[in-house]
Amino acid sequence: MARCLTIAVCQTGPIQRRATRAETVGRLVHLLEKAAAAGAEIAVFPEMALTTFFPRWRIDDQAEIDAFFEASMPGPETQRLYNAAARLKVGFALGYCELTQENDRTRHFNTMDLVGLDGAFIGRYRKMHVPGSSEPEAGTTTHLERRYFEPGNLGFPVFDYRGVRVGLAICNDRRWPETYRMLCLNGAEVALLGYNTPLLLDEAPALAHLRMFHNHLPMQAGAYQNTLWIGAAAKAGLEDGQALIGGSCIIAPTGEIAAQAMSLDDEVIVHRADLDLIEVCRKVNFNFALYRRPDQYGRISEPV
Ligand code: CDT
Repeated sequence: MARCLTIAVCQTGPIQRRATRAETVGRLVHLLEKAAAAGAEIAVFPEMALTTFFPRWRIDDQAEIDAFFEASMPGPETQRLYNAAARLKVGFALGYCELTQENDRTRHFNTMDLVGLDGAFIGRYRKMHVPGSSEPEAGTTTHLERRYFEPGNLGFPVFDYRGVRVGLAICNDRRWPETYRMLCLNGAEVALLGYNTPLLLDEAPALAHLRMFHNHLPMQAGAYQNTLWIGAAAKAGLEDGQALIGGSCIIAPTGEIAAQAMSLDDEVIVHRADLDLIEVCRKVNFNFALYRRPDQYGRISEPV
């Protein structure tokens, strides 16, 4: 019998700044219920799935900034989602802003947690590739992730999810080949990721027509070259005046898009991922042990 994992990608429409956490968590619970009804065993929500994508603004007041962050996970407002996972027996990956104290230091990370089908915490990933700048820059779309978040410090961990090896990634990570290669080398079979991607960038109007192509291109290549199933969830639509792309999808290790969202709103897509396909793809081209030559690739001669 084939080894399978039924993956749900829970795209959300915009989450406006005025929305309360309770309202937003209610939407996520509803999406998880839809995923469960469609037979999903695991679901992925977007990056920053509990709030608006606030790095589009320059904010100076630390209390105002910290209001976008979670100091505990689950917290009083998010517990409901964890309870829903246990009730529905569908685990999930959830992107959110993490506020934590480490060695008496307050730290801010762009984080995704993996939660099991019993509603218990499995593991955590902190976004490695933090894009944008820390101050608004003339001529560019304001994207101040580097003002608000430190780069992740947990590497690319891979977790056991009811016998399936699952890794996590967040938004800009998906554009970097290292993300998929590290997940693959760490044994991942499935990568779950969430994103918030502006439709228009002031600095690159010539690339505007390629936004969706450049969304799918690295994920399809990453899935193919690293024999991964990928579930990718967008936060989409017009959020606090900024248009975010959709295009949430489930990608096979063949590089094919197996399912894709059709809206810019709350939407669930589901695919029964055949994990045996990974081995087929490895046999055809990507038998790392046999063909990969890390000892022969040479040194990087100039720092880049
Ligand atoms: N959230 C996130 O990482 N978004 C980036 C856009 C960066 S534009 C400066 C992305 O790669 O989609």
